[in-house]
Amino acid sequence: MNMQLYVTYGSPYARLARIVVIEKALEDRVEIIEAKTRVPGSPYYQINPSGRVPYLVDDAGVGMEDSQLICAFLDGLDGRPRFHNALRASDWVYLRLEFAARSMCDGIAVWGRETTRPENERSPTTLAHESARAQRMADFFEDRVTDPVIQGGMAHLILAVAVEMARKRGLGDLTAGRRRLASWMRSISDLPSMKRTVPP
Ligand SMILES: N[C@@H](CCC(=O)N[C@@H](CS)C(=O)NCC(=O)O)C(=O)O
Repeated sequence: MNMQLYVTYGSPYARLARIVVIEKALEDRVEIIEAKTRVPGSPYYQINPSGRVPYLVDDAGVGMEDSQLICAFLDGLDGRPRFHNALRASDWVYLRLEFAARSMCDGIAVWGRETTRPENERSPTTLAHESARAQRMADFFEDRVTDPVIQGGMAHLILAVAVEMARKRGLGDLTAGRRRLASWMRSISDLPSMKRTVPP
């Protein structure tokens, strides 16, 4: 039995799982299924009661949610995790950056969600708050993105997905005026797994 990965194509968290599927050459083993989220009574709630994506049903039929767990699970299937190696699991210098990237991504996801509401339901306060947070976090990573410790782990995928989501959802180009972030983004955006998972 194949595994099933439930996604929406605009979700940055689902995109991380899709990237790991491609990077780990798991496309033959993982079927990607588009879920209907945020709809009252969606049939997807019978599969994942939280209604969130990503959600992975493994080959034994066991389901799990959250990109962090799913990416680690998929990365470890071959016994040779590339993005979650044992050294990184206790490398606080690395982990600090990974969780900062996640925090940045969370804020941009809040912004994105806000912009999908009808205009009269959007909160200008929330949008301004998230916009300011994104700028501060972009400054933070402008100083750290070339740090060798961040290369090759989940942190750099999360950061790249966050920066691309900001661009796509109208929060602006977080690499503008940030030379190191801009040049790093240019190279990571060229990865086939990034190109093949660009949000619609
Ligand atoms: N911490 C979770 C966040 C997942 C999440 O918030 N997914 C959003 C899409 S970006 C979702 O499924 N929203 C649908 C809903 O809230 O009902 C992860 O890393 O997977």
